[in-house]
Amino acid sequence: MAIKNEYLKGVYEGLAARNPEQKEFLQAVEEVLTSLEPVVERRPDIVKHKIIDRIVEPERTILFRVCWTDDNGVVQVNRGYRVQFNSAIGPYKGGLRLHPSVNLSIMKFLGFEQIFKNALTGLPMGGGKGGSDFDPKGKSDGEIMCFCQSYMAELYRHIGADVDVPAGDIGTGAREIGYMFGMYRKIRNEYTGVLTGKKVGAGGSLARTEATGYGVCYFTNEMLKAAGDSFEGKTVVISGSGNVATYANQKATQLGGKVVAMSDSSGYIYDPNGIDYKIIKEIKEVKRARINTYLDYVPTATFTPGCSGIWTVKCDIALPCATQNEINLESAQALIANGVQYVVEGANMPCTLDATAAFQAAGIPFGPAKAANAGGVATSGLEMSQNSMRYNWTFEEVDAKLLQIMKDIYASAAKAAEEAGQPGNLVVGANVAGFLKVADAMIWQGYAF
Ligand code: NDP
Ligand code: 2IT
Repeated sequence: MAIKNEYLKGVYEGLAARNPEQKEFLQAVEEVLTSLEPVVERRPDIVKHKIIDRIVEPERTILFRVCWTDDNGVVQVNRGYRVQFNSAIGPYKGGLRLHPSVNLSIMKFLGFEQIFKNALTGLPMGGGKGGSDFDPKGKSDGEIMCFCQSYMAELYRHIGADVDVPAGDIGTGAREIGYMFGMYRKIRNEYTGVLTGKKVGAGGSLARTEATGYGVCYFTNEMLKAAGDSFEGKTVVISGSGNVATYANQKATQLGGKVVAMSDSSGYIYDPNGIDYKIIKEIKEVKRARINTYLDYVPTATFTPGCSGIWTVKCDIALPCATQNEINLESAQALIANGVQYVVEGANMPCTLDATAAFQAAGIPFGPAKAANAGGVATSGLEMSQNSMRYNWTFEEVDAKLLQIMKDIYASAAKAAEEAGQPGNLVVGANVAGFLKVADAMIWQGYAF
């Protein structure tokens, strides 16, 4: 374990003893606490107010049964979650993940990271996450609606525009948010910004769909500029082919990069001529098909089964945009051996701790998820602002605000890294900058939580 400071180590060990099975959550906490060593050493008030002991414990964890019936009339039972982790700087905010792998550890790691990510955006949003072990793959629209309505029939009592504002994540896109919003409106009889990622024209924000992927590339662009470099002529590999990956492809291509590989959980496609994001959008958003059908559009491309193979494709910029721990040490070593120049996390915690350490040891600029993928939730925050104003900004207006937010996040992470005596270490910088905002708000509010 990398944590050396006695106070931080004690908190971590207590947490690990209380939650021995929560591997992903402990991983996320270990990374943050390791970054906070210089902060705790210069801020005794953080220790005095037990900020670390408090911040690793969710304010509230909601776990519930979700019953629905499938198209054959058979009753199905899933687990629903909402982890309301920290509301020191604003209402809980964070997505809903629908994936069979969802468990309390994954919900807590995502909710924990969301606290610092949301603080980094500069907008008043606390951290939360939710979802279910429901598997949307292969389900009919009717089954998806039935599940979403049942999920909301419980969740509605815990959320609200000023309380907790969920949004999309893996398996939850515009369709699911629509079914959930419809149910909330029916139960509450109110039209409020209780969810983000709503349909444009029905309370949604322009550019929210694109925001996470665009934001990842805006952040990458800041890293490139800091190194006197640009996207121009760079080969890019993007894992995943969902919401984040698709629009990361679009923006990386617009900025002059060439995206040669993308994937889903079945394998990856390789197209040396560059993958057109519009084909991916058609396959994934419209047809909800598998990535290998790309070959029907581009017969010269290749498909290789298996998830991790994508990291053996030679590239200058790697953007993991699928899921947690998709780059382990072995994949990191393959990327490094192939001369990767920048690694930026689009997914949440896609790199294991030893993979991140390997990139850093090799001197490869590394953009951590909390900072690099914050554009999605930042634009959710802008959707909330528009809902409160009863007004809509244009695509260009939202996109310009997103760009500025990503530049500001880069600048504050770079500055905090320098102040921590680790210039260029954006992992430390993002953790410290996000943490300090929340810690100061917690100290200000006393021990209510
Ligand atoms: P989507 O559901 O739209 O897409 C997820 C993609 O990742 C799919 O291609 C999926 O493949 C692949 N994937 C999911 N789980 C696995 C797995 N266990 N192994 C391999 N591939 C997998 O989700 P998003 O694009 O919204 O989310 C991707 C990542 O970005 C997640 O980590 C999410 O938390 C994060 N994120 C999302 C934001 C957003 O605004 N949507 C904001 C910030 C971060 P398949 O279809 O085969 O399952
Ligand atoms: O991980 C994330 O930041 C998201 N899934 C987006 C959350 C949001 O509230 O828009």
